Order: sequence, then C-alpha cells, then structure tokens
Amino acid sequence: MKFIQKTLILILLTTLSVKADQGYNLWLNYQKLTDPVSLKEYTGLLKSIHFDSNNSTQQVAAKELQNAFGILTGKDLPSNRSMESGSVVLLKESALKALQINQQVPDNADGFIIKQVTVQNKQIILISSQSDIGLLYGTFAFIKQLQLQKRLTGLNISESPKIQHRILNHWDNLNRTVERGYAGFSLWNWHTLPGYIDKRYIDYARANASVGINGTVLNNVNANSLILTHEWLLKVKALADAFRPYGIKVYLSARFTSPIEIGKLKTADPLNEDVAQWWKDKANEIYKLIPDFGGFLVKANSEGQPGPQDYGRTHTDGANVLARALAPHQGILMYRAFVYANEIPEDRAKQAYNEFTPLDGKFDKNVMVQVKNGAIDFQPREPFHPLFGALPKTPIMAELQLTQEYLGMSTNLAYLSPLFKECLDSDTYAKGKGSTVAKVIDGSLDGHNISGIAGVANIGNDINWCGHPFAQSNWYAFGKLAWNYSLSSEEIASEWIKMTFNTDASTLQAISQMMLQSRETIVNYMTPLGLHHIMSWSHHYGPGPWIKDKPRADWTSVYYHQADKNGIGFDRTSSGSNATAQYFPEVAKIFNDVNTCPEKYLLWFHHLPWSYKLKSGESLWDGIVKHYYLGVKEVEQMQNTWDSLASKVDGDIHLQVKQLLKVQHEEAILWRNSCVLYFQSISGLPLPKGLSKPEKDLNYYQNLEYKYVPGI
Ligand code: GCV
Repeated sequence: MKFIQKTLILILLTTLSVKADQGYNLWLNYQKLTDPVSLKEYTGLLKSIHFDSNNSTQQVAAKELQNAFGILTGKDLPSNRSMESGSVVLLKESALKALQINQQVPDNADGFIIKQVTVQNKQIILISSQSDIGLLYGTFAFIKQLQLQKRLTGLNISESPKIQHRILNHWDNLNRTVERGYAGFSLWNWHTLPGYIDKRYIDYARANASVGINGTVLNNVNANSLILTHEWLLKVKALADAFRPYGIKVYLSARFTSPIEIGKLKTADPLNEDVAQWWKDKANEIYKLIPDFGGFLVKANSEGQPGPQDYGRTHTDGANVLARALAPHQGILMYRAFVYANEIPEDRAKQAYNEFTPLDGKFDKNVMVQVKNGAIDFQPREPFHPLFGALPKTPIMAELQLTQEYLGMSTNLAYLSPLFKECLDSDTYAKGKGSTVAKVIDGSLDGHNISGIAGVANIGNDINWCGHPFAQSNWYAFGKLAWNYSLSSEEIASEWIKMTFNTDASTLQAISQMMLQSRETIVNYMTPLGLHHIMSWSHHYGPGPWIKDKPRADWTSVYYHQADKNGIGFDRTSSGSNATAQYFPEVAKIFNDVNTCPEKYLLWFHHLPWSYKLKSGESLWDGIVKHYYLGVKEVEQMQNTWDSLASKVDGDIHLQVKQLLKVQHEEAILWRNSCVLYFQSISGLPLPKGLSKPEKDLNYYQNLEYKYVPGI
C-alpha cells in the first residue's frame, strides 16, 4: 500500500514538474529523451564541448548545449579546453586552416556547418561558421537534432539564411500596452530599465536566436518620440546589451516629428538643414551608446501619423533624411508602404502602389521599403501586394503579421505558415515566370545586396508569451521561413510540435492536421471566397459586415463587400477600380477574368450576382453560406481531435487549448450567424437545403457590443 502511495506521489510530482513551465519554454522545451537508441548514441558519442570561452556568443552557445544535453540525456557535457574524441567543437572558419581541417563553410556570415569529422585522429562534431553568431545558430541546429532524436553518425548539415535582416516588429507602446497585442502587456518593462534586466529578455533572445531572428524593433510604428530622448535611449541600450550575445540587433520606430517634439525645432521638414542635422546628431548619440544599433522603422503619412507630405515633400525625401543620418554607421532605414488616405477617391488597395512606384530608384542605398503581404491589411486571406516586383530599384521587405488582429486574436487556433507561404510563393511575373515574392524580398530577383523580412510580433508578458499555446508556432514559423522560405508548412509544423510537445507519431499527425487546416477554417467562417475586412469596427473583434457610416469609407465593411440586392464583391477589374492592372500582365489577366480568378480571391476582385455559378455548380449565395457552415463544422472537428489527445499532451496545456477551442467554436458560430443573416437580409434568398436557421435574429447580433477588447 505504502509503495503504491509513494509511486502515486512520485507520478504526481513528475507530472507537476512537466506542467510547471505552462508553455514558457516554447519550442526549447527539453525533456528527457525516451528513445533508448538516441540516448545510447548521444551519451556514447558526445563527451565534451570545446569553444572560445572569451567570446560571449560562444559562451551562450556552450551554455545552451550543456543545458539541453543535460536535460535530454541526464548527463553532463563538460567544457574542455582541448579537443578530444567526442568533443562538440565550435570553430570559426578562420581557425580551421591552422588545424588542417579542410571543410567548406558557407560564404554567408550567419551560415554554418555541422559535421561529424575526424581531426588529428579524434572524431568530433564540428560546428563551424564565419561568425560567432553563426556558431550559435549552428549550436541551436545541433540541439534540434538531439531534440528530434536524429542520428549523429555521418551528420552533415550546411545552412545559410536566404534573407539578411530577419526582424520582429513590436507594436509596443511605452506605457506597456501593445497595439493589436493579445498576450498581455509589453515584455519591455521600461520603468525598471535600464537597471533591471528581466530574465525574460534573455529567454526572448534565446528563442529568437534559436530560429535565426536577428533583429527587433522595440516600439510601435505609431511611435512616441520620447523613445529617442537620452533617458530612454539608456533603457534601449540596456536591452541591446542583453541581446547582443544572441545576435539580436535593436531597432527603433522613429516618429517623423521628433525634431519638433523632443528637439525643439519649429519644423520636421526633411529638406530643412537643421532637421537633417538633428537626425544626424541623434543617430550619432544612439551609436555612441549602441554601436551595433540596427536602424529606424518609419510609418509616415498613414492613419494620422506625421510624415514628409505634411511639408509638401515626398516619401523619398522623408526616408532619405533619416537614411543619411544612419548611413555612416551602417544602419538601415525601413520605410513602410502602408499608406492610404480617404481624401483620395481611390480604391484603398491601389494607393500604396500609386504612391510608391514613381519613387523607385530615388531612395538612398540603405533604405528598404516595407510592404505588407497584401494591399489592404493582414486579412485572413489577401492576394499578394502588387508592389512586390514593382520597385525593382528598391530593396523590398515583406511585412507579415504574427499577432492575430484579424484572425481571432488569442482565442482562435491559427497556424499562419500557410498564409505566409501563400504570399512568399506567389509568382509576381515581374521578370517572367518564377519571379516569386520570396525572390523579390531576398534580393535575388533584382540583384540587391540588402534584404529583409519583418514579422509583427505576437509576444507579450503572458506566461506562455503568445496567449494561445498554438500562437507560439507562428513566432517559430516566422523565424524558420525568414531563414529558409522554401521550407514547407508541414515540415515547420512537424518540428514545432515535436519540440514543443515532445510527442509520438499519431499525436504528431493529429496536431499537424489541426494546424494545417486551421487558417482555412478561419477563412471559411470569417471571410470566404475573397470577402475581406468585415470585422467589427476599430478593435476588429468579431463580425461586423453591417459596419457603415464611419469617418472614412475605407474603415467600413460595406465599402469592402459592396453587397446589394443584385450581388456582392468589390469590382477591382478593368470595369471597376482596375486594381488588377497593378499586377504584371500575366497575373492581371488571371485576376481580371472571372473565369480564371482563383475562387479564393473571387469577391476580392469581382462583384458578382448572387446567382453566379461557382465551380462546384452551386450559386454564389449557396457557396458563401456553405463556407460559413463548413467553418463551424471544422472547428468541431478540431475539438474532437483535441479531445482525443487528452492523455497525450501536457494536462495544463490540454485543458487550456480545450477551453480556447470551445470559445473559438462559439465565436465561429457568432461569425456564421451574423454574416449569413446579414447577407441574407440583402440577398433575400433562402438558406441552402439542409442547413438549420440561426437561433437568433440579425438584430440580436447587430446589437452585441464588445467592451474593452484588447489591443487598441
Ligand atoms: C500600428 C492596421 C492596424 C493598426 C496598425 C496599422 C499599421 O490598420 O489596425 O493598429 O497600426 O495597421 O500597420 O500601421
């Protein structure tokens, strides 16, 4: 009896200790390996680690490996000043020759090799790179091999990133609220900085480095100029110092009117000499504190933010004045193309292209124009932005949104790699077939030597960082795709699941299926067949297809769906706003013709009668309604799948996701009922046979009010 009691207590304690992290460890969730073959191989082969102990990046690499190895195998991996058989050896490429190691290391500072080689009769695991940070990336890649229980014999990995600047954009305000943030408050505790370095900052840097993210913009693009005052720069410096060993550069969003607000100048006119000097002095001040400061991100003349046009100047004037201040320090200026103005009577989807294409070739060399994946705003589905490929003389960064502003915030399970890839894999035809968005942004299509990609972060101070446990996968996927956009969503999901849940094959398959379906499910119950921006007003939570009469037409839903008794959809063809003409001819032709336009973009580009026949043979009206009902069904399927995994994943996480799926189910029903009833009030058509009528009436849904929705 006593024995049974003891065993039970032990089991309970073990379970509790596994549970204790509640998602905090992210995908670096090391657990004792279960596979005896791997355990035997790793403990048999690996004896020590050899690295340059004077280098702070190599120190953290060694610490990471020692920590991971200890937990995974239960054995120590001591550091050893000399190389021995069984050493994991971190060596810069420059040191290989002296040791007569003849190995090819990628010609890219961040690239690395991991190889089992024999050196001076000793069999070692060699991790080599041109840079220390490459050694850290290599070490994380090696740890992943162990986590995934891969064989070491004959190990031979060579990797380098396709994109140079892989940057998170935090929309964090200085008061710690996060614009469109659904995972608590900002990670940056400005009040206790610079004196107090929270352990979270280090864990944040570790997580980023483990997926190759190498930059972070700390503050919201709707920027507060206070961040550029000396007092606040000291806080920024403290973060930069903490992140440096992990290869994470710090960047800041700069408010265009800072020269007035904190510099006491009378103007922020970019062509004014005092203004140019102010930015130069400010950059010099920053670089004195933070020698490897990355640069500035600017949102100008958009949604009320100040910019060069306030002074009758162009975006190029605005970008170049800041770029010239940064250039002597090798800093970059990321200038956002997310601009639109309701004063211009033009389809909002066309405005960025109209404003930026005439400026191509006029930006300084260290300017990158940052373009959202689509021309409206991070919708559950958008066709790729026509600016990709349209600015051949300007390096273009893609901006993706990891935070789920329009995809159910932190209550909906949405794995976004398929959304990211839909954009990156799109063919712009800028230089003929194969001119994908990915090739535009990696610089290869137009021969640029700087390249970048940005992800609007979904990170806050919630215990699990991202709010929804599955939202962590989007942070992970962003890093992986920024490094190598050729990876498939399946591969990324599979790695993430194994590293996060440490799970078996059938569990892996079940979770993977849920993840891969999840974004399409959301499209089904929110914005099927190319519908877009029909969320509630301002906070964007829940359905609001009826939103109209707001200060600007392009902030209303009726502007986007254009539904009337005859039909629905935004006509962006040559008979409408002609936005299709902004794409290269091959693409324009496909989108412009209703017969070739992919149905997933149908109502994005076409206004069609309710009776229009879809490929399935059913009417557009029936098709729309069926998508809404299907979306709800798919959430139910996810719930069933998740329920079946109760004994397979950590209890706390299981319960959390189970509850969230229930909320998601209710929200999916809310979306379905609201949209179906609203569109029915316009089309006047009956529901397709077999579908049950929503319980409540339209009035009920239209009168729902959501108070204190996070993220505003
Ligand atoms: C930071 C959308 C969001 C805004 C965001 C803006 C942008 O409009 O709703 O919160 O502002 O995009 O990307 O600048």
